[in-house]
Amino acid sequence: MNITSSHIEEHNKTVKDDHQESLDALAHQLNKRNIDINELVEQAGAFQVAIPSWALGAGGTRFGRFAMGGEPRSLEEKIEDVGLLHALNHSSGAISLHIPWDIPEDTAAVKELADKHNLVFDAVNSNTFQDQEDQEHSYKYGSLSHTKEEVREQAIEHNIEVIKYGKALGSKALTVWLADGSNFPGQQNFGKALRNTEESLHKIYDALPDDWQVLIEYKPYEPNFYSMVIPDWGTSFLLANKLGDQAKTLVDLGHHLPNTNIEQIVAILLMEGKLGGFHFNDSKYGDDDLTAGSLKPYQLFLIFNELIEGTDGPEELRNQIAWMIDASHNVKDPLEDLLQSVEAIQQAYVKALLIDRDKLKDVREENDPAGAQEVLQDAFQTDVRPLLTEARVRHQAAADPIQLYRALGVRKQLIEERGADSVATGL
Ligand code: AOS
Ligand code: ZN
Ligand code: ZN
Ligand code: ZN
Repeated sequence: MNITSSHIEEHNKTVKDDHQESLDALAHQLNKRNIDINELVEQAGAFQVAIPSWALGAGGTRFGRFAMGGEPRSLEEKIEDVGLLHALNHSSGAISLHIPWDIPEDTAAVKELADKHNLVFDAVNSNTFQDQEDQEHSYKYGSLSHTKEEVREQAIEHNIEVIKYGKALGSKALTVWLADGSNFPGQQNFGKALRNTEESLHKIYDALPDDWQVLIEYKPYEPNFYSMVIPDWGTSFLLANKLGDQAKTLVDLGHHLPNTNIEQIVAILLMEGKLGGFHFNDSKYGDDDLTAGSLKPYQLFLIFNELIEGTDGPEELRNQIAWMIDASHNVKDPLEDLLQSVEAIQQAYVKALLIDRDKLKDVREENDPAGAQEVLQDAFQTDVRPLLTEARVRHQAAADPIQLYRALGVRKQLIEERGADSVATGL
């Protein structure tokens, strides 16, 4: 399956007039607010979000899994899928791999394939939350935090091996998410488990290339339900500070207890130079891993508001953080879902760029909360979709990615190529 430039051109022609009309209306509206639409189109077009290799198939739950059909059966097919997304939206130019689910057999060939699709490799993820077939020690009771040194050593070795794969592919970061924790009171010595984790992470940190970062993910519960060794941003931040400049915190939006003020966490981490990256998704209850912006688009916008507030400009912001999605799909076509996630993230980004910063500063100085809400709402309520469409069109991508995806019958073709019951590796 290939999306060609003539597919794109044909499609873009069919929506051209409608699109131009909406774009002109938006440009006019923004002009009155002294905002140059072309500037924003450029920023939007430069924004890239990495696709997680594990979100390209159907996820399922512990109650069952329903095959999607045409799921990628290998790393190569996963790269091809992300290539399809990027061809459609020009904003998914990176892939985040999970080792051992995505072990590249021939790194040079894998890199070449990614190049062909204009993709780069974002952070590589290690996996010490499952036991692999050939593994000597079990992670049932933890990995980097384990009471037994030999288990910790094995987990450290694995992380160092992941760095090696990442290095060969041109990746610049390692993401560590630990399932370590306990299910029952008394089961674990909290202090010892954290100290062990710190020491293990130190050994991994020492193996990091100079231009790499290690991103430490936190999560309040699941799979452990009484305690997690790295339950919150404070613990991740503590570890990142102890490790050094190359260690940072990764914020997965689904890894907070209900109603946590995530945007405030983001602001503080950013201020301290410790915000390393995101796993974007949305949730109603827990780590639901639903489409970004599907439930709380305002929260996403407020996060981007803090991001822009705390950096020196859109370009610095884009370069200093790892932008990744972490999602799982039970009922949607994963590729459609990912297109929707990327679009929602871009919408939040562009809307946050629309915020009248000077005005916001003034109303804050005057302690005018109603005025502050007006400023935020002016930006948030603006329909920026024509602007994102324009960014895609200018980069020879599809005006309406999902519409074209459906019109071309991509999923049907993938099923023909790969089968109706192909299973993607990953969660
Ligand atoms: C798990 O809840 C985390 O979000 C991790 O990022 C994990 O590595 C990823 O979801 C793949 O399972
Ligand atoms: Zn995550
Ligand atoms: Zn998660
Ligand atoms: Zn999640």
